[in-house]
Amino acid sequence: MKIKRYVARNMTQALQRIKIELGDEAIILDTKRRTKKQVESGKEIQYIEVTAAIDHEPEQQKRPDIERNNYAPSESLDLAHTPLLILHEIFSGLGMDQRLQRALTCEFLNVYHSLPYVSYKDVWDWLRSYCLKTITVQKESFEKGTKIRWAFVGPPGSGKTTNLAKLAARMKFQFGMKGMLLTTDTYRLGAAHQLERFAHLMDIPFTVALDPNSVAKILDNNTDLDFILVDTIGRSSLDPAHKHELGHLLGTASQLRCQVVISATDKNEDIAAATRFYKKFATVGWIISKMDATKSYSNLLMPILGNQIPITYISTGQRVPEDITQPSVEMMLSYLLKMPARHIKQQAKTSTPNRKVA
Ligand SMILES: Nc1nc2c(ncn2[C@@H]2O[C@H](COP(=O)(O)OP(=O)(O)OP(=O)(O)O)[C@@H](O)[C@H]2O)c(=O)[nH]1
Ligand SMILES: [Mg+2]
Repeated sequence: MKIKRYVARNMTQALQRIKIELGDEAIILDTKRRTKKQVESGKEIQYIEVTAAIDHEPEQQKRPDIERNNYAPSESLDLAHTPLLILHEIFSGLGMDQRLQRALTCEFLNVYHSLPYVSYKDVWDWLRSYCLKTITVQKESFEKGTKIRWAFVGPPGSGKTTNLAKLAARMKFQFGMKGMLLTTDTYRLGAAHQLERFAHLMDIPFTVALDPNSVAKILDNNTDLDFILVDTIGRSSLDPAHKHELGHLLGTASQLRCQVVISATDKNEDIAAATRFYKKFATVGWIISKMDATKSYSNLLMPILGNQIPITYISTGQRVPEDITQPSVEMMLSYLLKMPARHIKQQAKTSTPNRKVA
C-alpha cells in the first residue's frame, strides 16, 4: 500500500491532486483542517491536510506530464498556490523589472516564509500594505517665514519650466508669498522667453542668470523674498558634463535645493538613470509630470518602491496653474497597482476591496 499526505487550500484542490497522482482508486484515510499563525503578521491561514492511500502503484501512463518532465512534485506542495508562482504572476502583470521582483519577493518571503502556499489575496494584501509603508510623499510647507530656494532640474522636456510656473502661481496666489523667478537656461532658443512670459502674466519679477556666481549673488541680495525658483537647462543624466555643471551650481549657490522633474512617459532605463544621478544631489523631492499622458506607470515602480524617492508633486496636464497636485500615498498606490492583465485584475477585485484602480 502506498500512503501520501497532501496539503492544499481546500478539499477540491486536494482531491484533484490525489486523482492526478494516485488515480481514481485512491481512498481517503484522513482529513484535517489546520490553521497556521504567521509569526510576523499574526495572521491566521487555514489549509487542509488529506492523507490518501492506494493498494498498488498507479500506472505510468496515468501521469504523462510528470513522467515526460521527469518531475515529481513534493507531496506537501500545491503547485497552483506556491508563493513564487503567484508572486511572479502578479509582479510581472504590474510590469515590474527583474531586480524589483527579486527584492520584493525577498521582502514577501520574510513574512510568509513558513507557508507552503499563499493565495492571490495574501499577496495583494501584503503588496498593498508594503506600498503604503514604502511610498514616500513629501508634503509642502509654505508657512510664514519659510524660505523656498528651489532649482528645477531634470531631463530635457520633462516639464521643468511649466511646473515651476504652476508652483510660482500657487505660492503667490494661494499662499500670498513674495518671490522671484530666475532662469539659467540661456542655451535653448526661447527658453528664457518662455519663463519670462509666465512671470509677466503672474506679475512676478524675472531675471536671467548667466552663471552660478550670478545665481548666488541674486540669492544673497534677495534674502527677504519668500521664494526664488530657478529654471535650469534640460540635460540628460547620461551627459558627463551635467554632473559637473549641476555640482557647480549647487556648490556656488548653496541655499538651492533641487526639485527633480521627471516625466511619467519616459522609458524605464531613462528614469532609472535619472534616479541614480539626481539622488547624489541635495533635493527637496521629485515632481512626476505628464501623469495624464500615459496609462502605464510600471516605469515608476523601481524609483518609487525600490529607491523610495520622495514625491512632492504630480502634474496631470499642461494648464498653468491648475494641473499640479500634491499626491497622497493612496493616490500613488492607485497609479502603481493599476493592473494591465485582465485576469489578475479580476482576482484582485475579490481580494483587495480597498484597492482603487485609476
Ligand atoms: N500632458 C502634459 N504635458 C505637460 C505636462 N507638464 C509639461 N507638459 C508639456 O511638456 C512640454 C515641455 O514642458 P516644459 O515645461 O517646457 O519642459 P522643460 O523640462 O522645461 O523643457 P526643457 O527646458 O526644454 O528641458 C510642454 O509642451 C508642456 O506643456 C503634464 O503634466 N502633462
Ligand atoms: Mg524649460
